[in-house]
Amino acid sequence: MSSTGKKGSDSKIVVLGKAGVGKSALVVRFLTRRFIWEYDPTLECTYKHHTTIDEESVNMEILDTAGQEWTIQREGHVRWADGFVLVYAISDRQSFEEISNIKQNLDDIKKTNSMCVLVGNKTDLCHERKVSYMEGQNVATDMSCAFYETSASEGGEEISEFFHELHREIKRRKQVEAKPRRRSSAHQVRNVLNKMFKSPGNKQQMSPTSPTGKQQVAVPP
Ligand SMILES: Nc1nc2c(ncn2[C@@H]2O[C@H](COP(=O)(O)OP(=O)(O)OP(=O)(O)O)[C@@H](O)[C@H]2O)c(=O)[nH]1
Ligand SMILES: [Mg+2]
Repeated sequence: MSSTGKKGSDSKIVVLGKAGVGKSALVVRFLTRRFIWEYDPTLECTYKHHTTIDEESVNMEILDTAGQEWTIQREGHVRWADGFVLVYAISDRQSFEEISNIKQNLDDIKKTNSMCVLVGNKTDLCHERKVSYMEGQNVATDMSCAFYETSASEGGEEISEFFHELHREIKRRKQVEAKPRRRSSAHQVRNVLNKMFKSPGNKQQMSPTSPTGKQQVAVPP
């Protein structure tokens, strides 16, 4: 619990991207602030992380996926998740080109614009750069999401920043979705008309009744 004792919301985040782009390295860097050069190709792995964001106590669940082809199991992960970190390596053009397909798959499954951040990893390999900063930025703009470049090996501050920012976005969307919907104007008109017809002093003729005897009020579209 934070010093203010405020209990924040939880978020479920899935990290996606081609094999070898550094998904596990980014997750491990975020969770432990360490970088380990040698990783085994990942089997799916979920981490539970308790932290403080904006003075709120937060529980994050982070699923580090294997960068293999899309499987039916992956669809379950997508439904489970609130948001996604989409990772490519700036030194691997193909990993960048796969991003749009991944995003399309997410939106198809979620049936909405899925909540993402786009991350270009391995900026320490600038001499091997195959994807410019602007290209990354443009794709992020097309996907309406935030864009970061970073290096898991050099441990930029932006790794915490993008996980935290995604959490904030998830929280904002949950708050919006939790708000009761405003009633439609047609509903409001119907209420006003009902009150008029039911008021005791009102001598107006009732509008026609239905076969069930219930009052029918025509509501403007
Ligand atoms: N130079 C450099 N190497 C990195 C960086 N991040 C990861 N690597 C290296 O890239 C290789 C793959 O990293 P992983 O984190 O295992 O990649 P992954 O995306 O999890 O791969 P899969 O689990 O197979 O999908 C490892 O040898 C890492 O040490 C980085 O920022 N810079
Ligand atoms: Mg991995």
